[in-house]
Amino acid sequence: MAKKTPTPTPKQIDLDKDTRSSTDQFLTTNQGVRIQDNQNTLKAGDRGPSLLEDFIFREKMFHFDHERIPERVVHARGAGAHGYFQPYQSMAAVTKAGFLADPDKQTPVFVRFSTVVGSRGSTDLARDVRGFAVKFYTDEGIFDLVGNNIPVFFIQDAMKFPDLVHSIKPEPHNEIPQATAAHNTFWDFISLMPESMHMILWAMSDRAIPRSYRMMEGFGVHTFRFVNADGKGTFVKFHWKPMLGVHAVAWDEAQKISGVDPDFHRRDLWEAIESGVFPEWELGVQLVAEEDEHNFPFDLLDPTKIIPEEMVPVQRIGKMVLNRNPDNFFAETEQVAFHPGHIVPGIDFTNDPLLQGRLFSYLDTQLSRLGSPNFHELPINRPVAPVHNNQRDGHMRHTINRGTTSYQPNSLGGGCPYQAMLSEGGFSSYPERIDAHKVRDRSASFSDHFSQASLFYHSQSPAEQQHIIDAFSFELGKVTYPHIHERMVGLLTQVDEDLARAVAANLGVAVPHEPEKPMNAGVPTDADPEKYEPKAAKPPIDKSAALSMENTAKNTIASRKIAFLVADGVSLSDVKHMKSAIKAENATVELVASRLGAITTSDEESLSADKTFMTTASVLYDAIYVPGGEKSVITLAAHADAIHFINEAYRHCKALCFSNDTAPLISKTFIDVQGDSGVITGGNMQETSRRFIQAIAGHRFWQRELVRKVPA
Ligand code: HDD
Repeated sequence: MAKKTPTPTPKQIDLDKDTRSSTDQFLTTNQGVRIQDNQNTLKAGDRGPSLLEDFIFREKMFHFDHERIPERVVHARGAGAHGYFQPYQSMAAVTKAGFLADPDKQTPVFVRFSTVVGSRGSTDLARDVRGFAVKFYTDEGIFDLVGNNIPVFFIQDAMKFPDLVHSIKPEPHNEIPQATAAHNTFWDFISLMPESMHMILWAMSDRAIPRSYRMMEGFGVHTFRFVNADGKGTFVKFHWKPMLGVHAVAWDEAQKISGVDPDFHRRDLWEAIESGVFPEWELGVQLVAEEDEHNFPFDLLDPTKIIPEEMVPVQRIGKMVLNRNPDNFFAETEQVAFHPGHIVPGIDFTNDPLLQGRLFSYLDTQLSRLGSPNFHELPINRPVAPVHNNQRDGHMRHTINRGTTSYQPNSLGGGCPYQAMLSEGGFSSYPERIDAHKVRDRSASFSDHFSQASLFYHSQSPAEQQHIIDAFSFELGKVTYPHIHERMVGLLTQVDEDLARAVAANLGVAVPHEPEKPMNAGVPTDADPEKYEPKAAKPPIDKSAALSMENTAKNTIASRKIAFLVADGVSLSDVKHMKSAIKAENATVELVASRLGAITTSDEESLSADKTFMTTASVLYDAIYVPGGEKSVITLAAHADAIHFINEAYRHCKALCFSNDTAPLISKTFIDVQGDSGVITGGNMQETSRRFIQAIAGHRFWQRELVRKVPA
């Protein structure tokens, strides 16, 4: 598909002021002096020592020596893209936010997706939460929706965040392991923190190994507040719903992708945008009237709880399209600075104690990462709305403020810049009434830690439940302390007895007969431990269809990647027909052969191989097609790598399609063409391609896992 060039947004026009291309330009120093020799330092004689006066060398090396900045303390690895957001209808009844008021108005956005735990250079396919941070460049200032692909969080109070992160990061004595929770310290912490159980269930589910950033949901997590022009507040939870559905890879596949292409998600996002199949999400909101705040069996301020969609439906209020890759990774994706405290009139906070703590942390962290309180002046961070205030100076100040006054009130500067009235768009905080004692405490309404973990588990399909059991068994299997295994199994009994039994069996520990009182080490001294004890509660509903990926959209193969296995003698008409059917659906085809270069078809035409069995792997594709052509099929059947390629895709439950005369190859694999779903063979080309496309859209045939025929 030809790449569409998006119309520049106001933010792109703003960024263009600082964007530079060196085409047809001389090489210069940073002071603009043209450089005549960029190969040799200045020396005393051509075999002599270098001279200190070589300002060209020193400037070049000085800059290089300081190229790196500290990586983000969490979410260090990420990928970003530009786009826009457009509402479907005016939301003025509930919020005065301008960017949600006019269905004809597009607001520029920059989005950064990330893993949480790994360093900048770690793999994309780690089992991890994914960050989903959106910067809206609205006419009224920046709004950052700094969310994740999981709707709840591990802890209820920001006070615990450094402990959580220290426990999951590589262990401090040997900096091992990288980008994974599967180690002693994390599970030590979690097994002492019952409030983490809901999020842990999500993190052990396939949500934590997405097929693509483009196939993830996003969540604002906390309950926020909309405020309308009359000052009326409405509670709101934000959701991003991907148009391509929510899909994951298999765990075995994730581990292999981490080896063969650690940039898998970054590349996938980049390529989708370059090819013009723009990633899209709908923005959804769950709205709760203030009067209904206490009508739920959980606390709206507790970030370990969702509001099930069956209780409050998600209204889809607009669409986000990502249509432009950054020009420069560092300047944009690395330097972008998000902050949940960046809000605009019409949006406000609630007293969720996790959100309240975040409001300090994000601004603070930019100082150590970007090095200056002027980080907001970096091109990617500056708003398109005008900025005028009396803040001055600091490292790397860009703005040249005119005038003699940098204080308020002033008369010498005509009183400028002046405060805005409400009617002029001035921000005023929601005047929530607070009448309370100052305490370090947690509300009793935060003490149900298991009911929604159970709801999540019970809402999963059998295959998804098995994946959760497998993930717990993998992660805890890496833990070397049996007492941590036992504590975790004890906690899991509170979620689901069968889950606990299955995990315990894999860990070789006993399940407590009577569900034990979970240990909760997060109790302050002098507090009444009873008060902190988790309370058993019934889930708000028994099951929620929205929580299972099984029920996601499966109606498109746009942007999917399909491998055609070919060798000399391949049928050109098979290749052509299938390729055009797949391309018509906006998916991509790559020809994989045992070598690069020209492949001669059965009718002496020539095709060009894109990849070889050495340069690619089945885990990088969504589906596999083997075209006919006797000689090609015989060659592939004799090629161990080709057979492994097919078997591995089969093991990972992907759609496979074989042309008519491929029996000699199929017989070398583990595939049973009669009994295996998602395996399409022979027949009329039109019908075959239709069935293949439908199978690819179905994503995976997990039932194949019940009979694990293929060795890893
Ligand atoms: Fe956080 C980064 C999302 C809890 C402190 N967080 C960060 C990013 C995302 C989130 C998406 C990366 C932004 C980017 O791409 O630059 N964080 C969340 C969500 C949370 C959450 C959805 C719970 C609902 N975070 C959280 C807490 C704290 C932090 C409780 C501290 C009190 N988060 C940070 C941070 C980071 C960050 C240390 C690291 C880099 C940055 O902020 O800019 O300040």
